[in-house]
Amino acid sequence: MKRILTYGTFDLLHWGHIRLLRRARSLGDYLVVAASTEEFNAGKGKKTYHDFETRKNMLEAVRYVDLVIPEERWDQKIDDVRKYEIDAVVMGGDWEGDERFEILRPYCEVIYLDRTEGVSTTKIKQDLGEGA
Ligand code: C2G
Repeated sequence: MKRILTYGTFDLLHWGHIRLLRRARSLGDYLVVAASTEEFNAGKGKKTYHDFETRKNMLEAVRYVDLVIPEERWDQKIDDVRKYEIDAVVMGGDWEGDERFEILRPYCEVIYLDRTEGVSTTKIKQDLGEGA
């Protein structure tokens, strides 16, 4: 049983997120998604459209996702890897080489997948705003 973990905000769930989740799940047998809480997002200067509970429920409805946990702090990742017996942390390429993930290498594989071009939560908001 190869266990995969990924982190993200996953606001306004879109094709880029789904494609990431599908590929992450395909690398193993079980996918844990750590979704950022409102408080954690505030720390990143991010304000989400959907609150944590809604984003958690939407992620739980995705066939590739087996468990959703809260991401509350930058420094919870090693504990998460140990607690959920993770074999690989998988992130989109925009995180490639980021120290906050590279520090996990002694504990598990760290894999970066290419981002899906042309879609992002920000772009959706901008496009809808322009269309309003
Ligand atoms: N993603 C992607 N392609 C896109 C948009 C996002 O592959 N077009 C990936 C990101 O690389 C990330 C995941 O989908 O791996 C979630 O993206 P966000 O919700 O934007 O998450 P982020 O703001 O990167 O938060 O501790 C890490 C953070 O919680 C990650």
